[in-house]
Amino acid sequence: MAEQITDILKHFNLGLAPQPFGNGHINDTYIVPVKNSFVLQKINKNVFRDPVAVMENVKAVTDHLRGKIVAAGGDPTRETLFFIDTYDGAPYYKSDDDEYYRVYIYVDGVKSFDAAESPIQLYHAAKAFGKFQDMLADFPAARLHEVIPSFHDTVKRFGDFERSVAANPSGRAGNAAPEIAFVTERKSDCGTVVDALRSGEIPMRVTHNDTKLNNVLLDDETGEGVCVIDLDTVMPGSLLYDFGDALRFAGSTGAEDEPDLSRISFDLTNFEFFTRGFIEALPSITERECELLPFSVKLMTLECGMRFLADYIDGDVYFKTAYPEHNLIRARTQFKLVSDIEEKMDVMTDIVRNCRG
Ligand code: ADP
Ligand code: GN1
Ligand code: MG
Repeated sequence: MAEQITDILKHFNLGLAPQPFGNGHINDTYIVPVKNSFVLQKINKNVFRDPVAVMENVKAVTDHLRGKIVAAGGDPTRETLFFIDTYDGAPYYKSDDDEYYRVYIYVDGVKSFDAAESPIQLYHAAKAFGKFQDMLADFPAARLHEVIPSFHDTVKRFGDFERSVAANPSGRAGNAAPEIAFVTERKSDCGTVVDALRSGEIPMRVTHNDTKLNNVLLDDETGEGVCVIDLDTVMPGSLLYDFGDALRFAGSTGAEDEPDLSRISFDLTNFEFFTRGFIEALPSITERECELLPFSVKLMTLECGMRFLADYIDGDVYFKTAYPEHNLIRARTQFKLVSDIEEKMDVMTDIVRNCRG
């Protein structure tokens, strides 16, 4: 593996510039100065059918962000992903076995978190996600490819879910009758956000679409958000996708795959801190978007649970799993959260109102 990676790296212009070094009379001596570490990623072709389109999106978005960061006096190698081109001038390398690789600068002095350690961390993460969207407000959305069509179209996701249940390719649907019923009872929720987008009731924006807490890097010293990463799903969408998905993950008191459901509930303090940061960073948020913020958390959680459940029934073909029931366990945590959010919806509405001031 290490040998294969070394071969792949040879194609990227990492800017290594050896210089003759010292005054020895015997050996040939060079110094190779290195400013950064690098991250190498192989793009998942099962999820991203058109990796070239993904890289076109990611390049266009990071170029746009870089312009804004430089104009604000920020550090363009830290505050957005900085991709390294190959010697052919492409932001990716396609290997002989048709795999796509990319390299970008590793951001030092930061951490990403799989679970919130404190509410203030969520305030900072929310500000970073909100600012990300704000900086892309003037990006020409029509330039973006829809790399995963209808990614957060919950009506379409519900249709996919129903088809999985009907086809039942793994024969597992019978193990998940209560979970299937839970989703079916909430069919009428699925259209709220896509319908509002279609009617123009809420604006179409450029959104991240995968705002898990571990997709933002927080500064080791200040705790503030430094860089939003994992940009593969950046596409036109609703601000509610990013807000709802972030809280689906970071608002939970337990891990996405916690088997003990008594440890899963929706944390209102985390909700409040995240909401405050997000609204502060996105002054252009509209009245209707604000009204729908609490509902978006329920909807995105339901959508994700329905995707986990469909994948369980499909035989674990999409999400990486560590054991056979993994996707079912994940679906159950999401549905436990949905129930809890339903009970807390009024309080969440009051919190949004307070945060708006
Ligand atoms: P995935 O789509 O599999 O979630 P990511 O692009 O989010 O892939 O990368 C996986 C993890 O690698 C991130 O959650 C983060 O912890 C770490 N990571 C990725 N890029 C950087 C970076 N530039 N600097 C520091 N850590 C990074
Ligand atoms: C995937 O790549 P990652 O782990 O950040 C998924 C998200 C889901 C999430 C659930 C492209 O995100 O949509 O919400 O898992 N990404 C894709 O944990 O499907
Ligand atoms: Mg990620």
